[in-house]
Amino acid sequence: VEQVRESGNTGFTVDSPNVTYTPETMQAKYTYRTTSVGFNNGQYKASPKESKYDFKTERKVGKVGVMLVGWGGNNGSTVTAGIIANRRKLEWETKEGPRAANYYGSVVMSSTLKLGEDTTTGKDVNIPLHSLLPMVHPNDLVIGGWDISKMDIASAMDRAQVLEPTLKSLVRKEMAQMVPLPSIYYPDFIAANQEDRADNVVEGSKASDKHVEHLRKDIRDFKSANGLDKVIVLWTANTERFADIVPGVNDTADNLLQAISNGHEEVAPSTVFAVACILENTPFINGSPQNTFVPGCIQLAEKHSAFIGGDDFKSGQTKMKSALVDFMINAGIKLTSISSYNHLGNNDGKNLSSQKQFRSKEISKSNVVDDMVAANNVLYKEGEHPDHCVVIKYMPAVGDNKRALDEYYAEIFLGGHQTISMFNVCEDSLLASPLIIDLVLIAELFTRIQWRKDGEQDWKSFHSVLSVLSYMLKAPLTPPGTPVVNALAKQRSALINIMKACVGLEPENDMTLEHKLF
Ligand code: NAI
Ligand code: DG6
Repeated sequence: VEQVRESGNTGFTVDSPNVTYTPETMQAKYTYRTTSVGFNNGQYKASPKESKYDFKTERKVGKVGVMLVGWGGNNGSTVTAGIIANRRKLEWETKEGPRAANYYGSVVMSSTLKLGEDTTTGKDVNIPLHSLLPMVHPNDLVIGGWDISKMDIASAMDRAQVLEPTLKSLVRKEMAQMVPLPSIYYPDFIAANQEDRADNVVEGSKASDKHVEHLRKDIRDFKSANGLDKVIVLWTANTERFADIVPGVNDTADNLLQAISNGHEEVAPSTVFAVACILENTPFINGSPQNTFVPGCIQLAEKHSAFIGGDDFKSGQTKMKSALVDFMINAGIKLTSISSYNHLGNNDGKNLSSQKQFRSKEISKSNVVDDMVAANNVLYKEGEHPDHCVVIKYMPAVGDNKRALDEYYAEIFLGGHQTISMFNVCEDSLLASPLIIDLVLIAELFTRIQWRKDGEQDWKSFHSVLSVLSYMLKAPLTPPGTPVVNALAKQRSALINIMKACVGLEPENDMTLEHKLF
């Protein structure tokens, strides 16, 4: 771990004239091959197209911090305990026997990709995604953050009711020292039933730049107090209501900054956090569904070349949906309705029992099949769409153990029907925590990657809107005017293949001709 952080050595090198290594960087020449399609005389004409790029990755990872907004929540306390448990290689007793810390559920830490075929045996050589490029190890992350509740993170972990008592007892002492910074609280944006938590609130009026400046200072202080090279900020606080998009208020970067100074009622706390991060050139990721990234906020990020990513962790029901619907439609099965029901009893569920906050979640959970439907013009006519209904109910007794029931109803051969029913039960925060880790690790990596077109002099960063984070998110934010991809397999291959391109390797194509042509 230390070695990767300092030297950027990942355990393999690429032997190619297109790839060069220096102590500081790895640089790759990459040919991106696509197909451009024209339409003439009633026929498509497909032409192979090539674009040549250089990618440069800074090898030194440095010391990285993560600041969670909503640190004292179920996700915040669970991911903190999980990282400490891994860092200390903890083991604990459960009624099912001993358990040890792991990073299951993290695509970066616990999934592999095919590097290539072994020169002697011909068998696939698979490596963890984490080893493809130099990446920060989650055990090395310094964690901090804000919460409107002043409870220390050990007590917050108890309040969350997610982890085994035996594990909690091992991390309690360290976590009791962790206390969230006061945060900004605009009561109108989260459910009224959250008010009794708000005992850790930044003083001062909303109608000034004070809140933005306060948060910027918090980030700078955290960085210097911990000797960090970089901080990533991630919103895992309550789901907010949508902000109205008002011309002259949040439609442009300048208007948004002015609206913040005026304390306009349509500026949400999450947007104030995003703006503070953009002005500090600190990547900001939104793990909740609300429209934090109003047009003015996206424009501000572009103006400052700061990274933003969102929205809403894709943990259970929706992840399954974005895999299953992709499978069904690509299998030529005409999905005609999706009925999705959830009940949960944690504080997230309590907040979502309020209509406006539920509406934010309903929107992000509902748009996740659009691209897959639109791509199949055999099954669906222009504008045709499966029925899709999302219900969420608050049921305190089940706590963090969310229940998600889904029925997928489809039309099959010759007018027949297929019904797939699913029942998914698990601690929501144990699914969300590894996603938080992935989002931070990948966002950090992209702060160290630059590109240029072949023959150009100047290097650039990826676009401010990090759509490469889509795999972890229900409603992926993409650069303005670019398509949203929800299909899970496509999201994963985009991530992996872009990372492979950075070391000059071809995309995974699964053709395996070597096993078919001999
Ligand atoms: P939680 O309710 O346990 O935690 C949220 C925390 O945010 C609370 O401690 C609250 O005091 C704090 N908070 C509220 N407003 C704040 C502000 N302005 N500044 C700082 N802190 C503030 O919720 P949980 O379960 O941790 O989920 C967090 C968010 O992640 C929710 O929006 C949820 O919808 C979203 N999410 C969760 C998923 C999961 O699987 N657990 C999946 C997808 C999204
Ligand atoms: C109700 O579904 C509560 C929500 O916060 C979800 O638990 C969360 O957004 C995860 O959703 P999904 O669809 O990815 O399981």
